[in-house]
Amino acid sequence: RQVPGDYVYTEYHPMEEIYQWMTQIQNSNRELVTQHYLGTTVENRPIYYLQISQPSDKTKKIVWMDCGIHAREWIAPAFCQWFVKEILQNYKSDPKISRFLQNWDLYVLPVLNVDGYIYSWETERLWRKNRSPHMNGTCYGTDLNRNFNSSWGTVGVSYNCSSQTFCGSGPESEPETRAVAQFIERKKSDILCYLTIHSYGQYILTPYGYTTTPPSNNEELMYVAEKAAAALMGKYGTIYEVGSTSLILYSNSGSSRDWAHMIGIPFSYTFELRDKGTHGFVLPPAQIQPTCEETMLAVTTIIDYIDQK
Ligand code: ING
Ligand code: ZN
Repeated sequence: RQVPGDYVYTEYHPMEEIYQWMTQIQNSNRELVTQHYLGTTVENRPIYYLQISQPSDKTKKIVWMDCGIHAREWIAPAFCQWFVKEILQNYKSDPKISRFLQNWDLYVLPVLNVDGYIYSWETERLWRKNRSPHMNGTCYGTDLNRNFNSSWGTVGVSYNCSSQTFCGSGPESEPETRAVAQFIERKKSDILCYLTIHSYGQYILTPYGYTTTPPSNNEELMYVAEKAAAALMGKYGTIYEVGSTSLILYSNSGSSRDWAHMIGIPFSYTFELRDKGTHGFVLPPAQIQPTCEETMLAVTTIIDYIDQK
């Protein structure tokens, strides 16, 4: 059996169950999936990612996808898990997915901000940041999506540790940020696609957030994102807006997507999943399946384009 048959993908899961799921996924797909340790959180919990690789001698292109940078955006980890399930269930029967696995290694990080995710489950549902203590423990949390080394601390951030967008004491001041950044830096020559999954708002965001000056491959980035949004809409009619963060939303520095593009990963996107604000971060479980199904189409459209290129 390709995936643990009893895991329910149409519900949100607490961190303990996601840890168990990662172990089970690896154990029941030994030929394809390995779980790797990426680093440790502020509160000393392990961060793991899953590598989906078909055995082969050739060096493959890599897609990196992370979920759960922000604690309260529960649909994001749910999507990372859905994505893995879909790949494992379908790679033998779906020619597109089996071609992906011949050319690509997929790296999926279901929950980066582990401490924050647990805090959102146990204490404060709308918690966003990690759980680093500041000012002698009088305030907590750095916004990990303001903490990357991409024009760090310049725009759309706060230096006040009680703010939702506190950017930390310096670029990569947080262990969670460093864990991702060091890994991606090491692998960057093979990573062609960096995807970071957030909610909400229904956007596919392109670089940059820190400046309105478009990146050199902006036309192609936009073309692929439009194609992805069109594929997504084909499923349930959900409308996604496409554009650079600084132009269609507002400017922000220190994001992982900007950083990934700046270090040379050409196809770097942020997904803001459902909805438009009716439920916001507290997206009902009934919407997990349709959200994941439509997002799957967008993500595979992006990978497919780069694959054929
Ligand atoms: N949104 C992202 C954030 O880090 C973003 C992306 C940046 C949106 C700037 C709008 C403006 O804030 C979420 N939902 O985390
Ligand atoms: Zn977010």
